[in-house]
Amino acid sequence: MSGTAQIGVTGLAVMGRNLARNFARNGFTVALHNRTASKTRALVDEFGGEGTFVAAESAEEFVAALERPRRLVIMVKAGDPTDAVIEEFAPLLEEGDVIIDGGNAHFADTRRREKELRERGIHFVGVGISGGEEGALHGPSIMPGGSTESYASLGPLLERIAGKAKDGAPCSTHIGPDGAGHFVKMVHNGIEYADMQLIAEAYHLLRSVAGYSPAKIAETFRTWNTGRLDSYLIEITAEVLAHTDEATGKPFVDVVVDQAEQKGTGRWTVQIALDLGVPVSGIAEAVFARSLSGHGALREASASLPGPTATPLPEADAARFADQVEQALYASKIVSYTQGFHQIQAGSEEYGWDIDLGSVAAIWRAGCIIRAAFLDRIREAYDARPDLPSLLSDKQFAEEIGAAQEDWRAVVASAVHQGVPTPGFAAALSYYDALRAERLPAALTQGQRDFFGAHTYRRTDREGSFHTLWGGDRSEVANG
Ligand code: NBP
Repeated sequence: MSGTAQIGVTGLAVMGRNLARNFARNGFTVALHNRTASKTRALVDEFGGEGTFVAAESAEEFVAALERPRRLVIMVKAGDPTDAVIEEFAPLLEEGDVIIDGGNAHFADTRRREKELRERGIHFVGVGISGGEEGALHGPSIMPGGSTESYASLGPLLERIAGKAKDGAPCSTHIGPDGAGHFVKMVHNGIEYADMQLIAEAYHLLRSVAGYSPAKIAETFRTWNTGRLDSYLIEITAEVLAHTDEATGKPFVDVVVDQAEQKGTGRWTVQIALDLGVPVSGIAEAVFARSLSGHGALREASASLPGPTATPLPEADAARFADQVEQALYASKIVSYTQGFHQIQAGSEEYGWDIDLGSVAAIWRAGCIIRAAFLDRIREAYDARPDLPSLLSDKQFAEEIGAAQEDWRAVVASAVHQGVPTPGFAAALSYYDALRAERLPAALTQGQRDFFGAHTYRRTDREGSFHTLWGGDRSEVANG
């Protein structure tokens, strides 16, 4: 017998609870379940008036409450708990039912689970959800993988609860088969790391080189947020910088320990990029900057190393410098999105996902942490040319980065001279220059490899592979 709930959510911590409420507020009947039943009861007691909920204490009751084909969302801690919950529910399901994992799973786990459940006749949809707890309640950006058939059943519900872009389009689209959704969510988080690092570097430069106070930097970010850098992260940065610590009366940013964590998806993005051979240097620098910040003892032991101390510019030059930092930030941001989309493109090719990059940019326009006006431009670029080799091949982005480069170089040079670390800005600029270079020193690298390991090399003037007899008369032999 089938029940009346169009969707069920099991795992009612912050994310599951808010997602369940979002479904209910949008008119869906929602079945609820949690390992610890008191959380299910608490949700109904507190928010039962927001819509129609069917509370279930046991797995059997939960499954029985769902209409067929059943759609069951798992929102538990990623990893072993997800496997445990799948094993609890899968035996109770029937062919054609859909299990949805909305947790932050590694896409390789999603691929494995999808395959195992497909063999049992059950659809498994790994869904990337971004926007934190607020997003889950008010409209997240949703990145579902899985079969086309499962999206036909699930998509309309997801599109209803998703964030909406300014043009009204829902921020949910079928990304591609099996782990494609979780892969794209992973890269989203990697780009988020890079965006945050670049903003932090801009702050550091404005503070140390322009000599601005946190309040003045907040003002600067607010102004930037009305232009091409308009984004959620710039907006909240201004809020954080404008905040004064109640206990000390100091700027909040000055009382927070300057050590950040790096775990989960940022690290995965870099690990997978290495596997795919995609240079995501901006994301990698952001992950490493967080690791470095966390090495307190190492930093303390190194604090007396020689180097310049930044001297703030005279006030008359500070405003001009701030404008240059805006250019550097924008140019570096273009590079980190270029790298992130390259990684999605490479993943799509590797796993046969056929991901539409324009649609990915479109569903990141609202609901998620990296939402930004800029994403509309990326969508337009890919819509105009789906086979764009790189974002930097888009005429408009190329022109913009070209126009920014002089200031970008000046900012990186100032940072180097003044001893302010800017790994994100500098890595982005190096990536840009490496792409532009007519000849790279990789030719020398190949020569070295041939010297010590007979790894062979290709020549610029003829086909084939060659080896030089370095230990002998240095003559060259063709290697096939
Ligand atoms: P948590 O990640 O803190 O997980 C808590 C939930 O997992 C509770 O419902 C708990 O049940 C359940 N659970 C655990 Br732990 N082990 C279980 C097991 N063996 N069997 C059954 N249930 C189990 O919750 P969250 O912060 O709401 O996040 C949920 C998922 O969403 C995670 O994968 C997270 O990475 C992802 N996510 C979070 C955010 C965010 O901003 N927080 C954003 C995007 C995605 P209990 O109540 O009985 O202990």
